[in-house]
Amino acid sequence: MSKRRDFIKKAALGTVGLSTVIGCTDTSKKADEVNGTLPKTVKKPIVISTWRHGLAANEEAWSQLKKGAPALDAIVAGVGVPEADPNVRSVGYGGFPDREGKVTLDACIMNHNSDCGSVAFLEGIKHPIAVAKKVLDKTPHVMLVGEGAKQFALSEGFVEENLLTEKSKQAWKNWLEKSKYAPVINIENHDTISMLVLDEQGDIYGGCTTSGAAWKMHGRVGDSPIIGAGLFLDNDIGAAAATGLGEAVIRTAGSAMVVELMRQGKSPTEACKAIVERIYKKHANHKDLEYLQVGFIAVNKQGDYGGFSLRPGFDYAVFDEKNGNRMEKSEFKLSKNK
Ligand code: SD4
Repeated sequence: MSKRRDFIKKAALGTVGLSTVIGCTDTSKKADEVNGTLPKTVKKPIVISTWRHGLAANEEAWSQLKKGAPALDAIVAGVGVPEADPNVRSVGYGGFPDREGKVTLDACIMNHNSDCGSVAFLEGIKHPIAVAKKVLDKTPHVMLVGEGAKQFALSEGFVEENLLTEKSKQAWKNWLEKSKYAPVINIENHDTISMLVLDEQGDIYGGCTTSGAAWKMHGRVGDSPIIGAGLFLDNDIGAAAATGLGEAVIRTAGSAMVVELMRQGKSPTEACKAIVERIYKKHANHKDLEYLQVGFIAVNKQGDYGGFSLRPGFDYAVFDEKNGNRMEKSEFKLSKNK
């Protein structure tokens, strides 16, 4: 099926097949007014996460939602699965270290009221997303970094652990032999998990957690903990999250821009595509172009969702009542070798 038809099919699911769609009429006038559409049937809840490890994360988040857990708790539990998995090499425990051999983690979380919590450059704590939620719940701030974030985590009862596994240590030693920083597309700067949730009430939440780009400089922070770059949502409109080369996403306020384009009426896929194209254009003569990969996922208030990446290889996991938990391939702009 062509990509266009695939997209139309996805969009059509928003308005037909009502007997199989869970939910009720969207009462958010703002989104409909702005998009200039009649109210659609909301497909909810829906959980969307980046990359293949999103499947296990979705599974956990979904079961939490079904038990009646608040959406932010479902996100913390869901993305906590890859955070704890030593085989996921760009999130939490087992993540690739920086060039000094230190695993430093970034995460953020955001709720339907635009409250957010974020931690960056955090060492020794396996679940940065849970610390980010504590920042949201218990501090007057949005973001804590480095040693301060760690002290806060310890004061909240988190335990300090060594996050560098033998495998990641070995990979780092191999890298040191050449010490050339040139992220390998879809390998060394991917696997951030971002999760977007439209819950049963039709409210939108998101979270994002990563060990960031492999072999980064010590102290480097990517897009993932930055509200507006790695993650953004507006409960009137929708949510978006990014994966890929964080510097490029920060330069362009990527996720915030995807949400703004949805506000202007674009579908989630169209909005992701437009921002990927903008990022590509802005980097046309940039030194990062050779290893530039970015991808976005997005969901709107109606439960329509989509993703788009610059290069092939990006996929995301989607869980809804009708179709269960499955992987979907992102559309992309460039062929592999360009
Ligand atoms: C970063 N955006 O730190 C993150 C890495 C990533 O999917 O997304 N991986 O730049």
